[in-house]
Amino acid sequence: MKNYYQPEIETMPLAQLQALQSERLAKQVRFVYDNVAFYHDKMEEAGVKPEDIQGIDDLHKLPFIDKDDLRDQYPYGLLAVPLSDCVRIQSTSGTTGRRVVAFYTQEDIDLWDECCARAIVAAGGTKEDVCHVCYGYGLFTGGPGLNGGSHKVGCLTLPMSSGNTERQLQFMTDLGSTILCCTPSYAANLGEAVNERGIKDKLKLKAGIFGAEPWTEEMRRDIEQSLGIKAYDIYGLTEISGPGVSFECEEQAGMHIQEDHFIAEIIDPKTGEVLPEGEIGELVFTCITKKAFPLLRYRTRDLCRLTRKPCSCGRTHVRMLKPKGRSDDMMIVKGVNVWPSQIETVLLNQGYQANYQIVVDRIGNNDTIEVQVELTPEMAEHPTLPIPAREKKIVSALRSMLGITVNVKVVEPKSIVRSEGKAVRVIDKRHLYQ
Ligand code: DLL
Repeated sequence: MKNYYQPEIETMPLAQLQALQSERLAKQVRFVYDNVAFYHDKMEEAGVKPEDIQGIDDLHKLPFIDKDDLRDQYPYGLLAVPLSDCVRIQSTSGTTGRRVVAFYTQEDIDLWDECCARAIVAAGGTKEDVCHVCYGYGLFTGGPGLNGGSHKVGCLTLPMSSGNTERQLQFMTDLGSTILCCTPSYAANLGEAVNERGIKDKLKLKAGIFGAEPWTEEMRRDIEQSLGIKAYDIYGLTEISGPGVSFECEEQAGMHIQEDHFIAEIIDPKTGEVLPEGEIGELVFTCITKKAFPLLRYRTRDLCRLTRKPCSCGRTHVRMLKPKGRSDDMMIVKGVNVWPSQIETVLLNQGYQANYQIVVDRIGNNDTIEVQVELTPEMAEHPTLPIPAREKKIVSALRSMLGITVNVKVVEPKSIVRSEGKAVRVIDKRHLYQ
């Protein structure tokens, strides 16, 4: 074994892995059918009984679930164990109408830690490492996930959380951080700060584990150069546990999905038909080991491709290639999930009409987001508030809705270009999906 810690399950022959998945799936479907009224009813509606699901070849018989189901069942509708068996919640960044709260038993936390530990090991981590975690801590899964994984590997863990670049750099140099975990955009910021201060030779960093948002190969090269490290991609989502659902190995050629815990499918987002390996479509996950919040056939809206080509690292788990986009309109801005509908809600609540445009860009390594909204003819004719006061009011409501600062420009009626077909609400100049 090359690494200090790599469970044999990661290199298990495919047939054996699939047999294990089948066994776990059949058990999980029965468990969920018996314990979650929502699934029970949904399976009944689809005419599927737990005994119809004997293994992975039967997976396609189960109905899909999506974010709307999660929203409708908020907060406890999908819980499969008594609340008293849960020890933690985590939540996505979306607020009103979009909040997802995921529950964890101690066993769920253990398996999540395990997945993040595997990611750290795949990036070369051992108990000799100093793992610097500057993903956000709290409801966001980034900090707690990598923190748990780092403990499990036995690294010295620095629970830095995000922000405060000076302090990050000080700890990094004083304590000799060797593995950096954060979003790729923050890694790029840190790289810039390191070079501005001329302290690159004081760093002991060797690897970075970056995810939670799309990033390009160009960005990878920049980060690797500015910090003098190898940069690894990591993927995950709150609904399925958090980071570590998949991660890159030293090949840096797609992220191995932790198939002993999650079954991945690629479907046509329009028809729901399962697509053959290699085709681009929407990624769907089924959790076969989680207990508190075990989603079956959950539609992620992330568009990507899977490959089973053998990987030189020896892992047999399928790889997902970098997501190519989303089948909904969610954007990730400054690390936060943002839906245009949230912005629209704020604007309409303040009496504006749906004549607005959202412009997202990246200046240096920082995302910017601007909302332009037209005054209604009534507002223009009978002004009750000066424009700067209007803008301030929208900025403040958007900050409490999204948790980030948005630049707002209130413009004259009819000054935003009307489109002849679908309104173009979002202009994303970052081109993060390749
Ligand atoms: O972003 C979990 C995470 C934390 C992953 C830290 C990696 C590292 P959510 O906030 O629920 O969870 O957002 C999930 O983020 O559906 C993707 O659209 C996007 N995403 C996550 N990782 C990647 C990645 C966390 N490596 C949503 N590349 C997902 C591209 C990513 N997109």
